[in-house]
Amino acid sequence: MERTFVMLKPDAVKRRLIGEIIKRIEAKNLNIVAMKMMHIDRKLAETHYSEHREKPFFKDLVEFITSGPVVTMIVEGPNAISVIRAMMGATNPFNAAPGTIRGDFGLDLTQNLIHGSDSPQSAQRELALFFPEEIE
Ligand code: D4T
Repeated sequence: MERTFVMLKPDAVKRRLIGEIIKRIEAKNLNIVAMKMMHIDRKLAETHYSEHREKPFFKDLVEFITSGPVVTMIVEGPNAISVIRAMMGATNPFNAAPGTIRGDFGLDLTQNLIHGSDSPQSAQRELALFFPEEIE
C-alpha cells in the first residue's frame, strides 16, 4: 500500500470537473482516505512549488494555484503514486494521451487540472504540508 497527495487545481473546480476526476480515481479502485476543499495562500503555494522558484513560470503558477479553491486528497492503493501519475497524463496537456485526465480535459500547460506527487519523497513532503493532522 502506498499513499500519494492529489490536488484538483482551481481550473478543475471552476470547470465542475471534481466529480468526473473523483469518479475516475474511485473507478480505478484507489481509496480516498482524506479530502478537503481549501484556498491555498501564497506562502503555502510558494512552499509547495519551491523546486520551481527560479523558473520563469513560477509567478504565474503561484498566481494560478491561489486563484480559487482547490480540492486536496490523500489517495491510497498499490503503487498509488505512479498509478495516479499515469491517470493524470503528461504535464503539458498537448502531449497528454487521450484517456488520461489532462489528455481528455486539458488544453493549457499551467491550468492542467490536477497535481499528483511524483515520488515517495515528494508524497511524504506534500502530505506533511497539506495533511499534517493525518501524519502518524
Ligand atoms: P504538478 O507538479 O502540478 O503535478 O505538475 P507536474 O509534476 O506534471 O509538472 P512539473 O512539476 O514539471 O510542473 C509543475 C507545474 O508547473 C506548471 N508549468 C510547468 C508551467 O506553468 N509552465 C511550464 O513551462 C512547466 C514545465 C505545470 C505544472
